[in-house]
Amino acid sequence: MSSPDFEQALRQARRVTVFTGAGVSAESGIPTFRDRLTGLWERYDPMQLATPDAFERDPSLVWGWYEWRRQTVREARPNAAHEAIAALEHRVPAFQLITQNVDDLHERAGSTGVIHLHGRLMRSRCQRCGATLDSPGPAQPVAQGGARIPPPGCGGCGGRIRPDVVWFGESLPQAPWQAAVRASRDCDLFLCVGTSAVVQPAASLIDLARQSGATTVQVNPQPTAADDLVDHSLRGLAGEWMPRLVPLVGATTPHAAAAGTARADPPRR
Ligand code: BV8
Ligand code: ZN
Repeated sequence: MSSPDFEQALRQARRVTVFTGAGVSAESGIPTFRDRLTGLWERYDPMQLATPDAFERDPSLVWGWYEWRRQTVREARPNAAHEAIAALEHRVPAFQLITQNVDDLHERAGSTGVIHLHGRLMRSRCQRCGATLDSPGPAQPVAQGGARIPPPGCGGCGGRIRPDVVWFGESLPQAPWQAAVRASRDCDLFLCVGTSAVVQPAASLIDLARQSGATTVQVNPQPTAADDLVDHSLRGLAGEWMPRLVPLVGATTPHAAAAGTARADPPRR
C-alpha cells in the first residue's frame, strides 16, 4: 500500500532530480554492467573492458566491444521508463536528469539537458589532439558474438581514436559532475532509477540528495547499495513503475495541469 507521506512527497514536488543507471535501458534490450557478456567478450568482465589499460593492451577487442554496443543501441528503442522520465520534465518548475549511461535513449525519448556523467557512446575522441567526433558506424555490421575491430585514426593528426566515455580509473568531466552535484543538492525529490549504486563517485549523489533534505526514492527489481539510504524503495521494473509514478509527481503544480495527464492509481509498493 502506498503511504500518504510518499504520495504527498510526489504531489508536492517542485524541484525533481532523476538519476538513472543501466537498468533504465535494460527493457530496451541493452545489457547492464551486471549482465554477463557474450560471444568474443564472454570471458571478460565489463568492469575490466571499460578501462584505459584494456584499450592500451588490446585496442581492437575494446573498440569492437564499443562498436557492438553502438550497433545494439542504434537497433534499440527507448522504453516506457525513458518516455515517462521525458514527460516528467514538463510537470514541475525545476527538473534535471542525471545519467550514468552512455547510450542516447533518454534523448531519443525526448529528455533535454541530460547530464551524462560517464560520457557518450555515440561520440569518440582522438587520444592525441582531443578532437571529438560522432562515432561513424563500423564499415560492416558487427557479427553476432562480436569482432575485433581496429580503432580508426584521427583525420586531423593521425592519433588513435577512442570512445568518448569515462573509463574506470578515469576522472569524471568536471562540468557535468558539478552540475550533477548542484542538481542533487537543490532538489526536493530525488528519483534513483535502475542503478546498483556501486559506481563512484556517481552513487554518492544519492546520499548528497538525502543529506540535503530531498525525499529519495529508488526503483529497482533487486536490492542495491542504496537500500539503507533511500526513503522509499520500489521493487520492480523501471518500465512499470515510472509510468505510474509520473502522473503523481507535481500533481498540484500548474505545470502538471498544463502538461495534462491521465489520473493514475496510487502505486502499491
Ligand atoms: C573515478 C562508461 C577518480 C564506460 C562507466 C580503483 C582505481 C580507480 C578508481 C576506483 C578504483 N576502485 C574503485 C574506484 C572507483 C571506480 C568505481 O566506482 N569502481 C566500482 C566498480 C567500485 N570509479 C571510477 O573509476 C570513476 N572514476 O573514481 O575517478 C579516480 C581517478 C583515478 C584514480 C582513482 C580515482 C569512473 C567510473 C565511471 C566508469 N564508467 N561507464 C562504459 O559504459 O563503457 S560506469 C558503467 O557502470 C556504466 O555507466 C553503468 O552505468 C555503470 C554501472 O552502474 P549501473 O548503472 O548501476 O549499472 P549496473 O549494471 O551496476 O546495475 C544495473 C542495475 O539495474 C541493477 O541494480 C539491476 O538490478 C537494475 N535493473 C535491471 N533491470 C532493471 C533494473 N532496474 C530497473 N528496471 C529494470 N528493468
Ligand atoms: Zn587527432
